[in-house]
Amino acid sequence: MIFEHRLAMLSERHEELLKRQNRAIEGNGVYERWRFPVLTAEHVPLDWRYDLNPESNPYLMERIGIHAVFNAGAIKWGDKYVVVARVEGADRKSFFAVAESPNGVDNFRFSDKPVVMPEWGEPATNIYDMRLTAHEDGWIYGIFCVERHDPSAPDDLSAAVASAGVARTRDLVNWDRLPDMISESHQRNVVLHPEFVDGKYALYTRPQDGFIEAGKGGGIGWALVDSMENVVIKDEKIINGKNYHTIMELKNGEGPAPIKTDKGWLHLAHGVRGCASGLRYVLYMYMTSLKDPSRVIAQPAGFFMAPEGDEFIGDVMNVLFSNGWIADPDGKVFIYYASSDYRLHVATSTVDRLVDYCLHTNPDGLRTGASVENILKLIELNNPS
Ligand code: BGC
Ligand code: BMA
Repeated sequence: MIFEHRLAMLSERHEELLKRQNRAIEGNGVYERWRFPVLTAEHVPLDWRYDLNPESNPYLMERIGIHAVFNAGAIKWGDKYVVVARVEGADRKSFFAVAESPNGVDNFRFSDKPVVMPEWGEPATNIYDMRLTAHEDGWIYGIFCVERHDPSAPDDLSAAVASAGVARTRDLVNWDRLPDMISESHQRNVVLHPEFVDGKYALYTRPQDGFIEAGKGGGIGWALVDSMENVVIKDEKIINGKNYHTIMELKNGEGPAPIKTDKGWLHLAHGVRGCASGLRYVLYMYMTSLKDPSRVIAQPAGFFMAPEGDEFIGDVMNVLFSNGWIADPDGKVFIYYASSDYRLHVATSTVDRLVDYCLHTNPDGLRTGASVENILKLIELNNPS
């Protein structure tokens, strides 16, 4: 009885959630947030979580707890909007799972099974935050963070080493794992540029001295490598650094692979600062030159998006993070961003609007006086005498 009753209730609720229509919320003109998250733990298929046999699970209890679905890579696949989400279990382990939607804003459904990522070297303790790049070499690359306990600190249980894992696929189902990148620094937030640059693969990197602390490292780096089959990161140059009293005082990192426009490459990234409540993660944008994608040509001051309302609340509060977006041929852009390491949302805009935002928003003046001057200029323009 309990079993049948619960199964009917769970299935009905799940189906309702998956089919729920989303709606755009008019905002600041730069982008629209959408009312409902596009993926949450509740979206994960019931047969990944429940033993559906009344004999072995008479109370129909959840046997495998799934806690959150967030930080997703994204790609247009035929006419479908596909994300490779970070799914995190109650056991804190995360893994990747593919979900697709017919319209990019709702009706996301996970595939039958999570991604089985082949191991490389010492099996990873955790993997997360995949950036997808459809490279002009014909492969789709997934670069993600691989976390292992730091072997040099056996007594410190939170000491970890972050490196960049590399895999490639042609169908988003079967992944070939390539060797992890070799770097002197901890590397998270490594992203592959979609085109060859001077005949080489170009990587956005994020060198850090420690797992959490940037130390002398930090900033978004740029490195060229000959092959993706054995990446050794040398000669990184920082193309987008940190600054005192900005949204990226502590650290920053590239989001998804940049979008090519006729005015330059559009970049979405995250900036982090410390405050009394911990680390605050917000999203910001910048543009680089078509001729030299490592040269920043525009960067609006401050954040592009920061947590709002319910987005503040989750596993790691005060965090927006994005590692996936999709630009449609008609110029529409779907930004997949996660809030507080808990759920995945979408915001929509267009290439034209995002370029306009980047090119016509004041850069950071780095001091309060400069901010007030900008407001005074605007008031003057709005009130010609
Ligand atoms: C977590 C990540 C986090 C990182 C740094 C990892 O253990 O899984 O979500 O970004 O630590 O705080
Ligand atoms: C990190 C990221 C994300 C996460 C964020 C906030 O450094 O790599 O996985 O969203 O911290 O916890």
